[in-house]
Amino acid sequence: MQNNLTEIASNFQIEGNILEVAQMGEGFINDTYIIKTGESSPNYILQRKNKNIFSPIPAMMENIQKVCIHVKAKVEAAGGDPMREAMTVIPAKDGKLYFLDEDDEYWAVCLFIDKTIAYDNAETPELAYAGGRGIGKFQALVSDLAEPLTDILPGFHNIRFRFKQWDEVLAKDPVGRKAEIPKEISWVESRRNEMLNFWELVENGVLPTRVTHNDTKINNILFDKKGDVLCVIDLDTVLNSTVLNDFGDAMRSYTNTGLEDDANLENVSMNIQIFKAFAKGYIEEAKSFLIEKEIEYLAFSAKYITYEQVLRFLMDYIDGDNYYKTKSPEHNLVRTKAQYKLLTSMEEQFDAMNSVVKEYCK
Ligand code: GN1
Ligand code: MG
Repeated sequence: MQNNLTEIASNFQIEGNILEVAQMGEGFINDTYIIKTGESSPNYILQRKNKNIFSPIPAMMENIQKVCIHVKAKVEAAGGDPMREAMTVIPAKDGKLYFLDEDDEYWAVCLFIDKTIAYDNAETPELAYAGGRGIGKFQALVSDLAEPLTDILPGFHNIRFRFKQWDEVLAKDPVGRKAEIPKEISWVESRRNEMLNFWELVENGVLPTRVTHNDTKINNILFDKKGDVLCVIDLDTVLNSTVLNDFGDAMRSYTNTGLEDDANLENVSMNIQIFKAFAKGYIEEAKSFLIEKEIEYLAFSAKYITYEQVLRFLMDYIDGDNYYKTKSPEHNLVRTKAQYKLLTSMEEQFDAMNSVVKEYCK
């Protein structure tokens, strides 16, 4: 594998000698490696992009490149460092933004930004505040990116599309798991209309469509050593959608007092202090472009995306675990229960969440 990885890496426009290609992180979708080169040259991130999920990969790489170039230009104009405050896609030697290997797998490389810290948990309100500013700033930077992006993930945060998949998977019940989980299925069904009513506002344009990141977990942000946000990474899912997806998904990960797949549900709840800190940072940066209706639904979006994740994990469990990488046969069910606990905690604190948004939007 090592030889093979080095060979794959050598197809890209990399400076210096490739000393080692080592596994990195535990993404659920792509395989990620770090390419280490000598001291005088930078390191790089190599990824095997999951072609079963992102399709087509060349269009996804074009999307990423459009966003990177746009952000770099604005960072530069503002006197920042475009090589550290924006991602840099490294093309293959033939100039393409990806390399297709002999097994028809797609690989892509970007520059590794050193001297940064990534967190898996928003440990303090200060960190959540910085993260909120980071996402708000990212959205502001791309708010004038007029070129449309290709929809390489049709229906990604579209709950009407998710219900279509859900209904099909339930009707098929391909591995016979449905009968074990009537309670969990009712969690999804009982909120179907509430979620569809929200999505209708996006469909009929009451909530505008903008350029959004769509995977705003805290570990997709690089912080500098002082704790300030440097750069938003993992741009695989940049799409045209509602900014509320980004706020909601961030809240799903930042505010959780437990793990996304915590087996001990007592650990899981929504931390309102973290919500408050993230919302403050986000609103400071995003206030300039958010409209009234978006503000009205900010708190709701946290419930929406957490609910969607309950549905997606449970749907994958019923489907026989085809989408997310799993560590045990029950993993998707464990994830479902933990995300549902988080959702109910948000439901209990919904009034407080709305008051926080109101306070910062005054
Ligand atoms: C996936 O691979 P990763 O961890 O960046 C997923 C997100 C989910 C997340 C759950 C393209 O993201 O939507 O929220 O897992 N990405 C895709 O942790 O499906
Ligand atoms: Mg991702």
